[in-house]
Amino acid sequence: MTSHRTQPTVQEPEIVAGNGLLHRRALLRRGLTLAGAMGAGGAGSLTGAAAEPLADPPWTHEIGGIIPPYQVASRFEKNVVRSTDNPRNEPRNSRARTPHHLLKGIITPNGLHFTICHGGVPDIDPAQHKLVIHGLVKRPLVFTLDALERYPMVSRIGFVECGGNSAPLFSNEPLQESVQAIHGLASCSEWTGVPLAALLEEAGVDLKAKWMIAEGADSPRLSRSVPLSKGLDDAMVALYQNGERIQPGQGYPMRLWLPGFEGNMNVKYLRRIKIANEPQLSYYEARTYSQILPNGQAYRFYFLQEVKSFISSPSHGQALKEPGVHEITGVAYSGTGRIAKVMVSADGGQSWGLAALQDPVLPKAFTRFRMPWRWNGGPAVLQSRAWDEGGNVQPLREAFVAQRGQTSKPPSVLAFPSQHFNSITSWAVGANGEVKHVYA
Ligand SMILES: Nc1nc2c(c(=O)[nH]1)N[C@H]1C(S)=C(S)[C@@H](COP(=O)(O)O)O[C@H]1N2
Ligand SMILES: [Mo]
Repeated sequence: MTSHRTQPTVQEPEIVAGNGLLHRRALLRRGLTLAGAMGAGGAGSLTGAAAEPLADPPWTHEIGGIIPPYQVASRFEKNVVRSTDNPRNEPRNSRARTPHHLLKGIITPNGLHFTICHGGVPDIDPAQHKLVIHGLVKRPLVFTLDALERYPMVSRIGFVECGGNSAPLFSNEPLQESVQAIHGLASCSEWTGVPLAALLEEAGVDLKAKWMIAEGADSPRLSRSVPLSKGLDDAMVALYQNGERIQPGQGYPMRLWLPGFEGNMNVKYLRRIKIANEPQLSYYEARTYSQILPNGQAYRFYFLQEVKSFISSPSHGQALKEPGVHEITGVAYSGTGRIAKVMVSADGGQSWGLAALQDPVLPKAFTRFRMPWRWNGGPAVLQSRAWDEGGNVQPLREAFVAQRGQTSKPPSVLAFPSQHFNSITSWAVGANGEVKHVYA
């Protein structure tokens, strides 16, 4: 009689693409030892750990510290910070970038959310701040923060991304910069607030109107024209960020949040919404966000942040300690909706394998992807490419640059006029394990 018993053999993970990409199901397998795991002889292992009793470190002998009323990260995490820049020490362009290489998951901690403030961070007294809705409405309305607090609220997880995020990739030479410098102007939070549609309805908005002009209370009085259809769709007057009141850098005490739309339109310190028939051609519409394309046309009133992904680790500036199995991970997102799939390559785009998408996969939010990879110690070029549920795909570099142009290598990573880069990022792993930014 032949035996049909399954043999209890340890299966080798299935290879799905060139240069060692493994099937994503290997991530679920408990036996798969990733680099750095504790095991006899492996990286970071404690030799003979199993045989000897654990020695007590000092903190095991002492009473711990006092619990602070507002908790902050361990003092050993002091490198997990935003990179800030403020050219010429003027407040008008101050920025802070999210350290993606040090984060896992999809939520950006509040202290690490990227920030762009064109006039510094205002110090707004919430008791004095007001929001006005006027223009083509039946009843102009004024709201205090207290009044808004009494409306039914909604919570939703989603990203904000500056139109200028990833702009260093417009350079014709790959800048030797980190994922934080290149992609740090995108973050993802749970936002809670009042749906703007409810407030517009109460004001009796003229539904034939086409635009709403949103204005902030900071010194630039930043204002942008937003299609009224977005205001009546999923726009939110956000008051809370990851459960607590939004940070001063994010628009305290209230901001306009337009899921999936260009960062600049998400007006912070929101104080005025005017309903109008025409866009107002504000400073940011007339200048910064109207770049000229290679075909001579202006790239104007372009709102959507299109489908994109990047590998957050391993990434430029990091180093793989030894050959073996490593996890490639990053985030994917699209202003159109949910991420449908992410493919990863370890051979510079010659072959691709399907990455695992971590639940939850939410519309217009970061989606975490993971891919197991066996590094053989040789050169590799890691890339990711995302598709969204609208059928859009992240363009390859050659096609993207042909359509959107590129610039000669700029004097600094900060000096880019171009917007809305959503093509591929490539990280090259050298034989020494060091990871560098390249074009492939
Ligand atoms: N009032 C006001 N709103 C603003 C800005 C600003 O400087 N003032 N910066 C804009 C820009 S350029 C971007 S990319 C986003 C950034 O939002 P965040 O700082 O919360 O990440 O806010 C936008 N809204
Ligand atoms: Mo921005």
